[in-house]
Amino acid sequence: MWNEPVQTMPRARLSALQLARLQQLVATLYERVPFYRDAMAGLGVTPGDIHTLADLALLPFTSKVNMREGYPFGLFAVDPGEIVEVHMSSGTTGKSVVDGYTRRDIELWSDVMARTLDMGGVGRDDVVQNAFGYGLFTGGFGVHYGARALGALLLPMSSGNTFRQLTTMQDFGSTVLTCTPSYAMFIAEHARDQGIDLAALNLRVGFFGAEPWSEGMRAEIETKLGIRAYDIYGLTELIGPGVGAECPEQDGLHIFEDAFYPEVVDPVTGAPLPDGEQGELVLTALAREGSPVLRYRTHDITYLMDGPCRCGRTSRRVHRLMGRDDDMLIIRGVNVFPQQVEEVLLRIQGVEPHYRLIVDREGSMDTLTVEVEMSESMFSDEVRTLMVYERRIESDLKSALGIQAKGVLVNPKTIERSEGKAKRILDRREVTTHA
Ligand code: DLL
Repeated sequence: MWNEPVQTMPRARLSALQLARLQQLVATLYERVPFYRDAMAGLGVTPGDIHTLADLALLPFTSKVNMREGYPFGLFAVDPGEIVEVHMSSGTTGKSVVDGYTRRDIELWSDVMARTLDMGGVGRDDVVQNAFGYGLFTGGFGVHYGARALGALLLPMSSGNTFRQLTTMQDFGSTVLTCTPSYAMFIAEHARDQGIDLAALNLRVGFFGAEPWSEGMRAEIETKLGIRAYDIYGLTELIGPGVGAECPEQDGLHIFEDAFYPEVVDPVTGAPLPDGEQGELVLTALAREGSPVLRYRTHDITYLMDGPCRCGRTSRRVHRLMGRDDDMLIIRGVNVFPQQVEEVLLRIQGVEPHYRLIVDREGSMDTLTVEVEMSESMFSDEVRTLMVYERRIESDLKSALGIQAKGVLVNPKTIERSEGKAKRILDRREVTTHA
């Protein structure tokens, strides 16, 4: 196991390490980052008040807005000269969030990403085809550093150019694929169109993340690519990928807790929730130097899992992420995450794993239309047969999720494919009704 002493550290020692790191972090932020000092002063706490890990609850949260207000260097905790690399979120909904890494931060990133890839047994003999985007996005470089630490042969493909992904995979005998789950499906579809049987190639394992995906999607990817598919999690604000990952048990994601402290809180009140209760994941970067962050509100919905994992790692796990609370749809009073719809659709034989959710508003009601691609073979079916499928989609959504949605089969290859994070929701409600 990569970095086994840390990954199997007895809980008591791990907690002591976390507390020491937390105290150090709070002192550093108080001293060096005016935003945090002001936020702590606003709550009447000082570094001297942190005596136990439970005292974390005394400390202020950090939001995306706070991080944007600090753009570009405002939340750095070291002199700019110590920053050796920067990554940023895409900034599609506002100013980008900047993550500045010191040399030691890059070492930490390499280590947690080596732990991630080691979950699937990646080592010197592997050929890692890294199809996460390179650039300011953290996916490409995160995997890059992890694979390098493990001594694997790394193919820095970046995302896109799917034809070349396939020829490279064949020519170099790639054993590992890393990309978003939606891009993995796109690659699989392209392979099928080219008459390439991916399951007959050397691929044996894949690491997928950066967007929510369901167990059904995992099964699709595992079958079509002939691999084991692992879920990996992270976010720019904390480090990028490398915050947590599934082990071979595939039963929740281990949070690399010596470096990232997880809490799950009530999204409305911010009160910490006990293990097993679903809420918003809040993360504290215990071991970062450049841009450490305190109690970051991720908006990702999950719960902390109870008890030790059979794999021997002692870190706590979170359940596969449900999605972001800002992506949760409320359809006639019923809350639903896109990933739950995906799970239902993928159980229906004959429809393709390409779908889109369209939200409209009729009067004061939100309505949902679920568009799913039919398979090539269904394309020639009679209208009546297609209607049977559409009614089946509707009744399955109703019985599994309690939502009333309209099912619509669309022609093959009409829903946009994604090389990165898929955009599955089309929200046509008027902007003014959000206010
Ligand atoms: O997506 C980092 C990453 C790269 C993770 C490669 C995994 C693999 P951001 O672009 O800042 O960073 O987006 C972070 O993506 O808050 C989640 O909402 C979502 N997300 C990331 N991984 C998962 C996952 C990267 N495994 C945001 N399951 C996070 C569900 C995920 N959602």
